[in-house]
Amino acid sequence: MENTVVSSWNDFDPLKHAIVGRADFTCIPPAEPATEAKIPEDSDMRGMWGPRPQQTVERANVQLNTLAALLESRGVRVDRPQPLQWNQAVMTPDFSTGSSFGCMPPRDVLLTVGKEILSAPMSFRCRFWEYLAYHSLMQKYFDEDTEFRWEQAPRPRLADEAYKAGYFEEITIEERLERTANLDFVTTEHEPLFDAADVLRIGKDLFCQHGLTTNRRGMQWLQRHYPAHRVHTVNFPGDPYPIHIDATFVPLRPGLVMNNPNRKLPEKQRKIFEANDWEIIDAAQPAHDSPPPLCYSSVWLSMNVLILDHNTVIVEASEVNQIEQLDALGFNVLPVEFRDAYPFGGGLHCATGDVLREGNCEDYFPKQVPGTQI
Ligand code: DAV
Repeated sequence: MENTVVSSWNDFDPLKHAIVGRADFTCIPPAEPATEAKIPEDSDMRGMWGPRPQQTVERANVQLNTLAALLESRGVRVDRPQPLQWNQAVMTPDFSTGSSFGCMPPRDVLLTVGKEILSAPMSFRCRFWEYLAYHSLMQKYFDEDTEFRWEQAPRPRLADEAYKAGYFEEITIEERLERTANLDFVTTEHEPLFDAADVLRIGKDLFCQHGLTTNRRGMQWLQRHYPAHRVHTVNFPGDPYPIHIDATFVPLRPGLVMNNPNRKLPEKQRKIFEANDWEIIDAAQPAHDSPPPLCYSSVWLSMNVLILDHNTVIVEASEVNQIEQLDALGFNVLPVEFRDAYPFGGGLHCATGDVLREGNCEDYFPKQVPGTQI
């Protein structure tokens, strides 16, 4: 096999090499300051924790393997992480929690920007060690690509100061929406925090969702770490649980992005897209009324698609409305069944990580709008 080359600047240029997650040993983590805010009050997961039922793990792995095989059949090289025994307790000088989470969603942890793959701090305590599942892949890329930059953001302490105490008192959805609109999230600004899946890469510009998992200091850290990039802060007031940008704001190809119609990008933040002739369209309605059992994510995983190139996209097979919309936009849509994998950490975009896409670091937003950059 050819030596690895690491490079990716966006989510839409031709995909050549990707990581596809695994469901093995995935746990439902015990409640902790950062996760309680995410689990909706009426969720079947409240109060539950421990390894997920083996049958569901096997079903998820079948779908993850099918996705990997589909990618390979399209000429995309695929690597897989090495799962750890995620049911081990996590203990540091600052905190302890009953278990880790898993390694189904590499997108949450690994941020690929050009020739660099950066492990994000992660703001959940249960995700502190998750990057270890990718360690041997990073070592391999390091050995095979002499220009690969193997990076790690500052490890967070995640002590009590990192979270707002009492953030989870039972409150209504309306109150949650008010908090989102006021940029009042569970994390404090005690230390830089971000998850990789809050960062949307569009060439020279990085759009970061300010939400439950990413704070302003995290974005400041990213701006200093990527001085040649422009880091913009975005937020989506209609989302009661704003975690990760990839079921909310999803670029499809240069000049076109789809936005969750329930989580609209605010007027002021749309200006940079308008000024550069980017079109923002509403994503199609999800085909399902509710997520599958024991799932953290919303029904909007419908728009969590994986783009293979400017004309080809993988979409969950039952998401008929999303398929129809992308088809009408001229995409060749490849359907793949994936709902059994959703509870393990998200959709098709979540479950993958970029190693190599063709293309360079383009400037898609030459007309900058004052006030959006962090
Ligand atoms: O809509 O629940 C899911 C994103 C998972 N990485 C949502 C966001």
